[in-house]
Amino acid sequence: MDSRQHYILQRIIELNCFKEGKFTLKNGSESNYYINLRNLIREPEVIKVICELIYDKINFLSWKDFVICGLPYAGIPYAQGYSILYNTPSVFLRKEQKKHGMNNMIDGLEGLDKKKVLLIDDVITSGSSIQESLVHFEKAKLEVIGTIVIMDRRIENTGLIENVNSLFKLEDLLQYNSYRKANLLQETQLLSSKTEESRKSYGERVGLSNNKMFNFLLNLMEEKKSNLAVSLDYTSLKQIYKILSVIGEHIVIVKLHMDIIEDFDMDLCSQIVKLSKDLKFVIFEDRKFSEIGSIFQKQYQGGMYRISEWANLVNFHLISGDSNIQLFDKIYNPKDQAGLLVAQMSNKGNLFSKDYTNQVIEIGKRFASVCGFISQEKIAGDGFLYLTPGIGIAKEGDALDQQYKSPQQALIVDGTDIIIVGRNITQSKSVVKSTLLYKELGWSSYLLSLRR
Ligand code: 6AU
Repeated sequence: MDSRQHYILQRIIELNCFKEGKFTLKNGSESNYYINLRNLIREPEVIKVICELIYDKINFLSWKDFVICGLPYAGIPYAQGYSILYNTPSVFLRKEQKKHGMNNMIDGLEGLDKKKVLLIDDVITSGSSIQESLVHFEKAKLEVIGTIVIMDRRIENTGLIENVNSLFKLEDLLQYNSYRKANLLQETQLLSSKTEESRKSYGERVGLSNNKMFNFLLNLMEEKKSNLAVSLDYTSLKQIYKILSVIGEHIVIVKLHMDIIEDFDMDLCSQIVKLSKDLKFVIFEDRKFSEIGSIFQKQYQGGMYRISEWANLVNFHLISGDSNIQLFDKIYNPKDQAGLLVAQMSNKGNLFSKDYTNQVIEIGKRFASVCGFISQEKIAGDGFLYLTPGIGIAKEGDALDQQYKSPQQALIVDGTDIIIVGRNITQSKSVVKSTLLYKELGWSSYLLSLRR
């Protein structure tokens, strides 16, 4: 299931379109579930995503050269949405015959050169609505090539209706619902097993450090209701710009690796800086400086990337000691720049030890330019930010050394502040939907961690 399907099932539940209990269905049978998708049409984004899924289904089925028709009334919004989005002619089936004029049941037929019609409905329970409509298309000499429904909740397929395809089956919804419940249960168990005090909210921590970026990010997270940093590890800066212009409003940080970019261009960099101001996010160059001081300065201010001119955040490995951060403290612009120290890593086999992490924390405390740490847990006080990479719902690692943990684990149990999500967004079917999913998971986990 891709993130768009995940998103629709999530909205079905959140918009109260699915209930559990004892219900009598339209055909008189009893059911433990009630599904009424009418509330979905309140959300244009939901209609759009459903139309996208219908489009994928139609492509998969290789259906072509048809007009589209929504069965009254529930199918109509989707058929019209589809017609507009994919430039497909539509006809309109009435629920009751017109009492005047041509007594038509179907509008839009005059002069129509198409012979085939595709029907759209929201839910199929027995198939009676589809069956009742067939006679009207027959009269209009339109061949029904098939029907696409959002939800197929038939107990059994009687075979009465041909070519019904669905975006979801009842089992998909039930499975998603139990996954969601299990997740909530897991969160609650994690919370109750935690003995520490509840965390301070982001807002309550403003002012605990004099570092301006620290305070800016805390306020920004509260304002955007997002604690999501996206790691856009693409090799094209043009692509990064394009994606940021769509997801920028939902994130607080974009993390880049400029040295993997193949189309680097300083002008484009300036455009990304402008975008970051317009959409309010911070640019983090994940350069992990670790050289002797004089090389660090050249890497930061010079070379082809001139990182100091566009990056708000940069990070450091302290394997060579504190010389880089000492220098950074003198040359950074405190108004909108700060440093992060890598105190722990997410990957298998890294050489970080408790002792090393503690030394990194102590160095962090000595420099005003340090606003936080890259870490897997909250390793010091509330006056620092903790940014955690290696985040994924599936929790399986990649084919190499990366290891993932869930947003809930990072934010609720390990007490960190910002989740850094890379390929689980960039390599998903829909970057936008996955961004929204991780934004929601990150924020709801944070709220849950406050409630203890
Ligand atoms: O979500 P991923 O696995 O696609 O990407 C994770 C990103 C990559 C890594 O360079 C970076 O996070 N990272 C870091 C950072 C941010 O410094 C530290 C670490 O321990 N693990 C890690 O993956 O761009």
